[in-house]
Amino acid sequence: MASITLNRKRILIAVLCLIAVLYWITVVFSDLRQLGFIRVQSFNAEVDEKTPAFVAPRPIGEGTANATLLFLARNSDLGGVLSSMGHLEEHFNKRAGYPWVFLNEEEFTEEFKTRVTAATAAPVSFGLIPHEHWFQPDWVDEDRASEGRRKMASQGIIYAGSVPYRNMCRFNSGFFFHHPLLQPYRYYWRVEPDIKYFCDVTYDPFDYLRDNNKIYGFTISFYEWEKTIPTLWETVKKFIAEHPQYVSDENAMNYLSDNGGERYNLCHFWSNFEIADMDFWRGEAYQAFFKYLDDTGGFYYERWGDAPVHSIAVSLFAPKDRLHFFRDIGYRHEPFQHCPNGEDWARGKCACNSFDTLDYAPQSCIRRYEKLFLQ
Ligand SMILES: Nc1nc2c(ncn2[C@@H]2O[C@H](COP(=O)(O)OP(=O)(O)OP(=O)(O)O)[C@@H](O)[C@H]2O)c(=O)[nH]1
Ligand SMILES: *[C@@H]1O[C@H](CO)[C@@H](O)[C@H](O)[C@H]1NC(C)=O
Ligand SMILES: [Mg+2]
Repeated sequence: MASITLNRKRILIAVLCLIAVLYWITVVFSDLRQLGFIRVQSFNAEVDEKTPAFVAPRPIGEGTANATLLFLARNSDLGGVLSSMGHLEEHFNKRAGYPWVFLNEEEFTEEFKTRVTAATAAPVSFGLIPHEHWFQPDWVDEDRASEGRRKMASQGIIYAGSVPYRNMCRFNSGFFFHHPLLQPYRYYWRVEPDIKYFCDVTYDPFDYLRDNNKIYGFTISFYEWEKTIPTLWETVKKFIAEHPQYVSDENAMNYLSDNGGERYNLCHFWSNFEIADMDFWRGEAYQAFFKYLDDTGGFYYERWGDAPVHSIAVSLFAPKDRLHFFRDIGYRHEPFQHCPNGEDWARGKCACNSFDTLDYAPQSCIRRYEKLFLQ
């Protein structure tokens, strides 16, 4: 009887010790975050401080930005579209009132239009994508393209065999900003089905970009699957050699490459979230770049994504301080998320766990981005 009591006591002590240790780990870990061993919210402030003529964020509602919320979708995406709209309306747009633009290569159904229009108080427009901006061009060698799809599918790569997916990537790379419905606007915020926003957006991100002369905002950054872009970097290097005038002296090559441009390290900004300036895509450098890439047929022979294409362009053809990490915007697109921490987390009343964020995970490229500004 006595020995059983003793054992119980020992177990109780062991459990209490374990709890104490776990508590200690949590406290030390959060201390490290405060001390900056793990970079927290102060980073943007540090960068902003170094930015001449920095303009602080403006409250929502004063927003005068020339901007729209942009949604490429299929009719079959309706459920995920409404879910995403709910998130962005709730956390931002019910206060900001920016118009929505929906694009599709097929006509949207009446049901789609009715349900989407009812999901916001802001103006909504629905556009049809011109045939030549979407479908595989005739000059693409279909035998070579189908062989490429077959080979990629045998390697188990996602969307390897899909032509529509390639149409989408090419459209998002080179054409969306030419659509008539987007001509009135300079800035866009890209939205996809089934994404989530965790925090209240407490200022106007479009104004922030404009006021501070930024062209591209992101929340998540990681590595591309190399097998989808085997010859992309070679093509980029050829383009740069032929058009050195487009490469900015203050570029972010060190984000893209660990050896000065010799090899692509596969880092890119995840383009399902973008708050960016279409005038950069419409500009001379990017137009020449996209045409050069497109002429190789790589969007179809391989499976070049709009994320690496956009990321490479903004990293090379603009000064690095034109990029912006929206550290304070909590966002999820399966299977990754960015959750703010510290003051950003509190201010935005974020419904996510600060520890559950891709930022400093091994798959993330955020450290390389930060290093651009710490040198
Ligand atoms: N109109 C139209 N939109 C498409 C088509 N394929 C994809 N999209 C849209 O393009 C965007 C990207 O497509 P997704 O299927 O989300 O591609 P992804 O984000 O790489 O992959 P998952 O979200 O993980 O499936 C989304 O907004 C889709 O709704 C298509 O064939 N037609
Ligand atoms: C908005 O931006 C577009 C693209 O730069 C431009 O053509 C248009 O004139 C701008 N509109 C306003 C009201 O500034
Ligand atoms: Mg998606």
